[in-house]
Amino acid sequence: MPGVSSFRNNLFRAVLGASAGLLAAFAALAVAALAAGLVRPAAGPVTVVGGAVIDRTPAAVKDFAIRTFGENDKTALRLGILAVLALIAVALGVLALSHRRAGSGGVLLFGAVGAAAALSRPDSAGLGDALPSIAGAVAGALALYVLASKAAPGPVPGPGPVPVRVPVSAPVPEPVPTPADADGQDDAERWNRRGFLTAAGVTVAASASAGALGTFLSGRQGQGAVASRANLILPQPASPAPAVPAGARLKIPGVTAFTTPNSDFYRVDTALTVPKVDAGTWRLRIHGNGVTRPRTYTLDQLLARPLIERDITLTCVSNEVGGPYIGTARWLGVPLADLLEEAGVVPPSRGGEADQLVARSVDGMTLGSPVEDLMDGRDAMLAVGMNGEPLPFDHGFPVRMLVPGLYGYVSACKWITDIELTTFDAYDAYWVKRAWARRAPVKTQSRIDTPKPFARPAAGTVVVAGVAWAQRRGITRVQIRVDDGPWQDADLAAQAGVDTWRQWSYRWGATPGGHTITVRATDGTGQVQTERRTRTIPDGASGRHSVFVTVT
Ligand SMILES: Nc1nc2c(c(=O)[nH]1)N[C@H]1C(S)=C(S)[C@@H](COP(=O)(O)O)O[C@H]1N2
Ligand SMILES: [Mo]
Repeated sequence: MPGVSSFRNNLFRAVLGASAGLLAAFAALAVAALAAGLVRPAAGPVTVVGGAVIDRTPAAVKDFAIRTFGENDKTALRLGILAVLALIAVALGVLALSHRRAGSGGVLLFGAVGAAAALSRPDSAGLGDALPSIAGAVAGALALYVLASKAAPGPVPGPGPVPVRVPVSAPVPEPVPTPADADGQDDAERWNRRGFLTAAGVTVAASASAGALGTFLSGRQGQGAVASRANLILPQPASPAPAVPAGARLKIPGVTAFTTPNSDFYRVDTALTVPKVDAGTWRLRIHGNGVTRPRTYTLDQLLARPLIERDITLTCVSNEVGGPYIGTARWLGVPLADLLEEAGVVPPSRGGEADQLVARSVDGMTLGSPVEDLMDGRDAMLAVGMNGEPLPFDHGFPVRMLVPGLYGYVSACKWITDIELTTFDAYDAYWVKRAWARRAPVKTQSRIDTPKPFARPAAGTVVVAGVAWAQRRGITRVQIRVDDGPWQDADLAAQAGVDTWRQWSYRWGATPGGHTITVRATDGTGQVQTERRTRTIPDGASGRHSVFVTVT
């Protein structure tokens, strides 16, 4: 039955080719990891390709990713890249069985893609960043070539020379069996089993060792940073945070805590590997238009200045109505306006030439803030402390910017290392190049924390509670509406300040059945939170948060 035998044969080839391809991919990634460990952990191929994908992802898709995968968006991206790599590896492996050079050539091509991605990243540290991708591709191409040569050795020998008719008197030579017969035998019987398994074993062992060494080296590069953070002692603030009034923290189960613990604080950034910056070698440069006294600061120099401590609520522009990307911490930092004034910067309203401050992080991210806002008396700062400890690495150690009243993407640069004064006309920061607004003050918003959507509370008094925020303006009123009923005033918790969220609660006399509860806030300027629903792009979601519950 030739049909069955050729099916078995094809399946065998597919499995063998796929194995060769996947083994080669493993070798490539492991050698790349080793090279990245030697050069720069952030230059690993999956990291740079992921970064390049993030850079090029349209805002709508990025928004979808944040919405769907939340803070696991980066893990999802990594897994996606690995899945695509695996598929390509399988295809190249199968190809290599019949066209060895083409298979290896394909691997090299992918190395070139990785190298190009590495060099295209805003934080690219030069040609060295291409090394991990190239070294990995060369290793992968070699491994594939060797594995394929064992899996499908050499050109298939022909049937051999036609036997010469000899006189009957001479003895007839025994027919010599050919090692493999093209039309008679399966690949399964032709492959160099021992050779392939040996090559596979060597590939796995060598790759695992290279990968482990690379991981170790990458980890060691961060150790100086970890030690510098562990040894950092934060000075006392010259201007401590005003005490949070006792009445600002409601004791209602389910309400978001007034202060967000660091471990619960949302994280939104484009960094696939969190930058580990050594505080000892960290520098901050201030320069640009209208900077008459450019300067470079060390961390010790910043810490020697009078520090302020403030409770400030930080919000992400990607936070949907009712969403989780918001948190409040007690921040310790250097007033930014002081540094700007010392540098000679004058705000535009007093004739200054720069209207935009571009903050740049060690990973190349740029964020642009209005100079006017930074110098209007609000507590814009270069933060070094978060809730009593040095900034966690995830949140920007050693120094990040923080500006009350502005969404994070136009103000809160983590791992900051450079401040350039320029104009909005002259320069678009990272997200602005990707369709987000140049200027983005935080919109007045409110959120129902309890009851949760689709909860089934018992009829009677149900406590509805949550938070409302309008940084810089403060919250003066929160109202609740059940179904299409009238707006009712909620009870406001004490106000800690205009730059923090404010808790509220409402005792609802719940009647059995399905009900929709809606909240709206009024800010310190008298503006009522708009009903108009907008998407997060380009300058933050608007609309009102509703929760549907079934009262039993
Ligand atoms: N270097 C850097 N800083 C950054 C970002 C980033 O991607 N890279 N993201 C910004 C955005 S969009 C927000 S909302 C805040 C989030 O800060 P957090 O992660 O500490 O909550 O950081 C801002 N600072
Ligand atoms: Mo954000």
